[in-house]
Parts: sequence; C-alpha cells; structure tokens
Amino acid sequence: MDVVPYPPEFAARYRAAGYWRGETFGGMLRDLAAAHGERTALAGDGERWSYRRLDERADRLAAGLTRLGVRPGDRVVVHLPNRPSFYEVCFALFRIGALPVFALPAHRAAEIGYFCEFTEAVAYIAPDTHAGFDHRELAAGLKVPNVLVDGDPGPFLALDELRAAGQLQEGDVGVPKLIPRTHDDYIYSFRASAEICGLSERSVYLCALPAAHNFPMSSPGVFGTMSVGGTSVLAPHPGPDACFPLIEAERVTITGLVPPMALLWADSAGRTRHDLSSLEILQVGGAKFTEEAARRVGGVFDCVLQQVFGMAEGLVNYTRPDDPPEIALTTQGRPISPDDEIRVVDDQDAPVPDGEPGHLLTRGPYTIHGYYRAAEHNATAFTPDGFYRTGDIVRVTPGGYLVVEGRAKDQINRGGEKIAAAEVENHLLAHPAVHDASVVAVPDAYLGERTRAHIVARAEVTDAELRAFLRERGLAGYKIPDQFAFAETLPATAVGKVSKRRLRERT
Ligand code: OOB
Repeated sequence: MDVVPYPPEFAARYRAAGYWRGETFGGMLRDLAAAHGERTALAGDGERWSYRRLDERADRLAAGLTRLGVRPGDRVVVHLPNRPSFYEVCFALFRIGALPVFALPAHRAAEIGYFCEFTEAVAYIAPDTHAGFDHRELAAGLKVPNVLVDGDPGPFLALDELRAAGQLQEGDVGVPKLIPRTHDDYIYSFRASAEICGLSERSVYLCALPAAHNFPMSSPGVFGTMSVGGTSVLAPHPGPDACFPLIEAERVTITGLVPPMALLWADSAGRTRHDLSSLEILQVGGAKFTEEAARRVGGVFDCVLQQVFGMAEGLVNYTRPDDPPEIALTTQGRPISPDDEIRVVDDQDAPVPDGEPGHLLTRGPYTIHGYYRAAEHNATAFTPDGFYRTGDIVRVTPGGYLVVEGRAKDQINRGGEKIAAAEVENHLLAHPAVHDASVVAVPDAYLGERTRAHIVARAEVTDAELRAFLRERGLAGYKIPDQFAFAETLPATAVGKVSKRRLRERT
C-alpha cells in the first residue's frame, strides 16, 4: 500500500466535526480569486501577484503540464526557492490532481535522485541556478522523464514554454521518508492555524524559512495567510539583512523563524535602522527554544512571541497569542485541534504519570497514519491503533501545554534542519577507508546541535577527504558533519549495538 488512509471511522468523525470539508486547493484558490481578486497574494523575487493572477497562472501551467502528460496521481519533485512560482507550481499540480514532492533548496543530487526514483516521479521542477548552484547540472544526472526549469532551461524545457502553451522529510532510517498529506487534512490544519494566530486579510506574512518546509507553508504560513486573503512576502533567505528591509517596506505583521535565527534577529534588532514596529507575532519553532533564548528574544521585539512545535507528519502545537507571556517563554504550546490525541508513554507504551516526561504519541485530524510506500517502517513508526511515534520526549503541564524535554529518535536537529544519522552513516560507510561510522549530535550554543561523525578508519583518511567525498556523493551541505573524531573502536551497548549515548559523552 502506497499511502495508509485514515481509518473510515476516523475520517467520518473528522468530517462530522467539520474539520474536513471536502475542499481542495484548486477550489480554494478559485474562491480566493473571486473574493480577493486584486489583493496581493504573493510578493517576492521582484514580483507581485494578485490572487487573480496566481489563479490564472496556475490554470495556464496546469494546462501546459497536462499537455506534457502529467496525470492525476503522478508525482512531481518540486525544488524551487522562495519565489511566487513555487506556489503557482503547487496550485497547478493540485488542479491536475498530481502530487508535489517537496524538496528543500539545500537538497542535492543524493536526495533529489532518491525522491525521483522512489516516487517514480514524472518530472523534476527547479530553477536554472540558485545561490550559486546550477540545478540543470544536477538534473542532467537524474532518471526522470521530464525536467522543467523556471528560468533559462539549457537543454531542458522552460516552465515559460508550458505557461505559454496553456510535501519531504527526513526520517530516522537510512533514507528520507515521504509524508503523504491530503487536501482535507492539510487545509484544515492551516485554516485552524490562521484562526489561532488571528490572521485576516490585513495580515502580511513574511516567508523567511524555505517555502517547501511545513512551518512556513502551513503553520499558518503562506497557505494559512492565503486562506484568509492576506499577503505573503517571500524572503530570499531568513537573515536580518534580507528580512528587516522587507518587514519595513511591506509592513509585515507575522513571521516564523527557527531558534538560531531568532537569536540572530534579536542581536541585529538593537542596531537596525529599519522600522520593525508592524510585527505583531514572532513565531519560533522547529527546534527547542530554550527559556533563556526565549527571554532574550522576547525582550527585544515589541510583539507577541509564539512558540510552535510541529512536525511535517501532522501535529502542530502553538502557544496562543492571548496566553500569559510566561507560557510562551516556558512551553512549546498546545495542539491545534480538540481532536488531536496526545499520549505520553514509557518505553513499554504504558502511560506515564501526569506531568512526567515520556515518548509523545499522537493521532488526529491532520496527522498521517503512514509514510509513503514504507510498510515495513510504518510497522514501528506507528502504533497498531494508528498513533504516530514522534520520537520526541515531552511532558504535559497542568494547563495542557507540551514541553519538549528531548528526543529519542536517532536524528540531529541542527538549528531546525533535521538530519537522519543513519543516512549520513550510510554515505560515510561507502568510503573505502571507513570501517565504521556513527554520527551523533553535539550541543552547540548557536544551532542547538551540530553533528559529529565518529569514524573507525581502516586506511589513512582525513576529515577534509571525507567531507569532499560526501559532497561528491551529492549530499546536502547541512548534512555534512561539522566535526570528525577518529577512534580505534566505537562503544557498544549490551546487545552489541553502537552506543550513541556513550559516543555523545566522548569529547
Ligand atoms: C517542524 O517539522 P519537521 O518535520 O522539520 O521536524 C519535526 C521535529 C519534531 O518532531 C521535533 O523533534 C522538532 O522537529 N521540533 C521541535 C520544535 N518544533 C519542531 N522541538 C522542540 N521545540 C519545538 N518548538 O520542525 C515544524 C513543522 C511545523 C511547524 C513548526 C515546525
């Protein structure tokens, strides 16, 4: 089974509760164009598109893609940076009933090649070049029937030609896992998020993080802002130098950042000459925002600080804008929906006493019941009754707010960018001089965590050689270990597995 559906009794309940309304992205955009036609939907990359323009462009591109042979159910890998055409492509694919597979701008040949092959994608859509990287060179090595280029197409097909004619994530295993979301569940999640954040057609959302990530896409992100007829501004990167001028010029009211970037913004805000007074909500999420960091950032910006603890698989928690400030400084929020079910359990899946830390399991109206084409992995990633094992260790406060205490999954959270240790280990083991490799997180004051690769070598090799090797294999830059440590052996657990706990204790 490619996609694990919601069990029928749950789907019926979510429909009866009014969460799922049978609405589609295509229909939503049509309604938005009717209601807000001339209002600005998207600004960025030197362009400004109204809702009507976005709607018309999506129609034309959908027609062009259909003529090319893209059919309902087909997968298309979308690898675009923060620019209006990202959303044009999304809506065009949704109109056809095709499935976008979202890749992050930092992904390289290893990840993109895998996405194309694993999903049997019919097309790869990319910019010509972005941030000094030529996507057409990457595309030349892909096994994919169509390469569509936003910009100068080189030997491939230009999106412009089609116009004229007419969601990924990292798992905790060796390869990234794909997360199949539905129109019903996703639309519910961002509509409800927009309501929690009090968005209206007056709202101006700054998309500072990569547009393909779930946080700026739907929490409430660009789609949540669109759902109420607001304007989204797309930043080329999340740094204060790019974002502060946009906040001033566009009178941005809300944006979302990962913790290291929030700290950088707080440092720069004191010295900036830009007017940031339009900001009403500053969201921080994607990785643990410590109380100390939250106090520092909260003390600088004259707006509501909101913590967001979410995951691409579904569940998103928010502190509410009208919560006492103490809540936003010390917790990671509470779920969107009254029907989000939260279980906190011990290693045997038995509930822990109230307020104690344990593994977070969740089920609800916008949380998947299985990864795409991953029956074997799904057997352990979900409980038999359909709860997703988040891999996070949390406790629940008496008020029902979650506090993230740590993580059980073998994953490194490098300032919000998730790295599956096993994926990097597999690549390292492909090097002839590497006998064994184990990748762990090391604490870092700025990013929260950085990666360190512990290597048992069987021949002379340097960290520079290993870095170059990983880069040549097309691994995204953020996954290349920050540090290497060479050793004779790796510590073992009682059953003979590499003890990551003991590795983390090594300095
Ligand atoms: C978001 O989504 P993902 O899929 O990149 O990462 C999910 C994981 C969570 O399981 C947790 O380990 C960590 O990222 N995380 C946090 C956190 N927010 C995410 N850990 C501690 N505190 C937080 N506030 O990262 C994501 C998706 C939607 C909205 C926001 C973030």
